[in-house]
Amino acid sequence: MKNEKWKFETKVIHVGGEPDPTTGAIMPPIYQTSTYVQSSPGEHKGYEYTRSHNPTRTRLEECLASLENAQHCLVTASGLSASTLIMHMLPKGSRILCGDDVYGGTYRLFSKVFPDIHQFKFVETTNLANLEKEMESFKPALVWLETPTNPLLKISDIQAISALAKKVKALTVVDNTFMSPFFQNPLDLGADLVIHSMTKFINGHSDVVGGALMMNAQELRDKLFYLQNAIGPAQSPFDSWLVLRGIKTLAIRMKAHEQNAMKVAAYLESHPKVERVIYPGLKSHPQYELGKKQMKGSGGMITFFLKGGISESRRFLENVKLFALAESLGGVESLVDHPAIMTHASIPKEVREGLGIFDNLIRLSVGIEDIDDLLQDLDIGFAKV
Ligand code: P1T
Repeated sequence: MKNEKWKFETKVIHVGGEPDPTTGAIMPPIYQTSTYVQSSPGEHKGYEYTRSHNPTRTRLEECLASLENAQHCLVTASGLSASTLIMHMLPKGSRILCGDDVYGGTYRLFSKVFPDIHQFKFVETTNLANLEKEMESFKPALVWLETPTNPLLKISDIQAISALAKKVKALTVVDNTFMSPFFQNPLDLGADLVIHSMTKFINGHSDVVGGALMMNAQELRDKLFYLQNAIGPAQSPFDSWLVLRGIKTLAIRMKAHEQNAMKVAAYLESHPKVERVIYPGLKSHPQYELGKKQMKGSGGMITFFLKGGISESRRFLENVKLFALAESLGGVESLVDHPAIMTHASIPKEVREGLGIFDNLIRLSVGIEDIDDLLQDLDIGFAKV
């Protein structure tokens, strides 16, 4: 059951969510199997072994492809394993031009795991003229964008950058984790590949680690599928099923995250103990207009700088309670993170501080709890600073 005209809110529930044809069960079964019986060697029903294919995972891939307006989707065991597959797809010695502000684990993967295989250059991607020069001199095979970035929420122009990359025959990859397919669809803007950490908003319940790759080109899909099967980072059927369950509420969750985040951002912006707030929905955001153009909303992530340093940050982080101090983001519950010590610790201090990730920078993943309770929790944290 799939209707090309369905809106997001319908697709997210019904594509891949068809009743089980055998029993009529309204919820898809978890095909908790590693292998599949063949009637004669090589004769089977399209499924041979769960590392390669699994019907529960197939349903999730169908759903995600439709949400990103993609022809194809591959679901992987984690966001980073999806990134790893892209790196293995490139010929040895490829050049990758990567945004300078990316998730710490992505930075570590590129700068510590792959530097003997490929060449990486980390550059500022919000300045198009500068980026065009970098593309012409570095001649990348691939341009890697996170937008908005983690944790500084910088917004890069996907349409313009994809067009520049095409001119130098480079692929454009967009990590769309922070916006989810509900608020941003990079393939529609010219990107070649979209990657998600499904661990975050897509699953939304902080109980699964997973990744996804979406693309239109059959050739890209075939290369990445080959590598996924050959290397092995497939998601388990149970985890795919949990994501199928969590994703059904993605649209209403994203609206609720945004509604709360907008109020939290406004609260922070007027707070005397806050130096600066970064949120795509605030007019003070440096790429506010671009965000309005390429995103359908502002999301649930906020970054702010406390007045003070590490001791003020620690006091705030130890005293908020509803905002749980934990890595990750995108769940229904609010989380708070200290990137310099937690999620971005693998980035050398001088690089981190060069970007502006100081000890007074705090990242919020605003959940969908009652806004008054969230603001009260922040009040308690600030009172102890
Ligand atoms: O954790 P994993 O599912 O492997 O996804 C990695 C990843 C990729 N891209 C972005 C933008 C991410 O934020 C992440 C993971 N991020 C965190 C765990 C975090 O707290 O920022």
